[in-house]
Amino acid sequence: MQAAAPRDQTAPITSGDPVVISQRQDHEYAGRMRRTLVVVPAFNEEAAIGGVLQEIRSALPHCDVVVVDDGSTDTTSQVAAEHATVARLPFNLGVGGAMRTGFKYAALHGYDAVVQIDADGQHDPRQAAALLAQLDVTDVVIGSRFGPDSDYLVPRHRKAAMRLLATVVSRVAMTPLTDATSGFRAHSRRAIHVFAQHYPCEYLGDTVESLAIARKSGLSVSEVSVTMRARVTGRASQGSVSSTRYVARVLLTTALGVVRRWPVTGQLPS
Ligand SMILES: Nc1nc2c(ncn2[C@@H]2O[C@H](COP(=O)(O)OP(=O)(O)OP(=O)(O)O)[C@@H](O)[C@H]2O)c(=O)[nH]1
Ligand SMILES: [Mg+2]
Repeated sequence: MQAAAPRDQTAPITSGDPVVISQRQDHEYAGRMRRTLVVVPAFNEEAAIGGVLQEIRSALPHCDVVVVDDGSTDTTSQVAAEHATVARLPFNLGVGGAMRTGFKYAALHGYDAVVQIDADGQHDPRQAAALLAQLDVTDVVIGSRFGPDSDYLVPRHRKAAMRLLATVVSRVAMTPLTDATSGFRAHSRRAIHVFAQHYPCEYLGDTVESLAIARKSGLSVSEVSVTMRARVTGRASQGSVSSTRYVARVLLTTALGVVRRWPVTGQLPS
């Protein structure tokens, strides 16, 4: 068999990235300098989770991986347990509840960084290295699906809602953001400390409202371009009617999130 040409070991991840380093360097960087935990929220993902975890293992060999099974009714936990540590929630909390469990696990075990990779196969684990590298600059790094080379296609109504949310959140976070709803993110130790205590459970709260919490807690936020893949199986979690309701709701909670206090116990790590 011909030796695999390690094209994606050396190629820049995407040409629009602020940080363009080879993936190999990124992994060594992330592995040696930071103890990193990959948190994979999963809800009824038995068909996709095995392949996703294998990809994570090969792309991020120095990272630990925890799957938070969000009350699945299928064999997600059993499949995941063959590849990773599994935290099983007794009932369904939503992506934010699963992620908060992951942040709590990371805080308890002293991890320096958390990267969220979804269980549906849409996030390419090879691109996580660019997010982790950018943690040198900010506490929260969002993988934006709307970077310069983006070919991410979404229905028009959904794109309009995503634009609106990005505009609002750019003001809230006081930094220009193109994608406030991406769940492909990396978090610093400081962000782990805050999000282990405050991380919204509701749809869109985990992505949008969390950035109001970040701002109020003194966390900095930035973006790195990523590409988004089609989900391995299943379909989008929300239809257009319920999405509209959730957009209205999250605009309200984000506004409230900016005016209320988010007290955290314990010193924010430096
Ligand atoms: N839909 C859904 N996903 C959950 C839940 N809890 C955890 N997840 C996981 O969270 C990740 C993101 O969920 P998705 O439904 O794909 O949400 P999304 O990627 O924002 O939206 P889509 O464009 O619909 O894929 C997946 O890995 C899910 O398995 C839940 O209660 N509902
Ligand atoms: Mg998805």
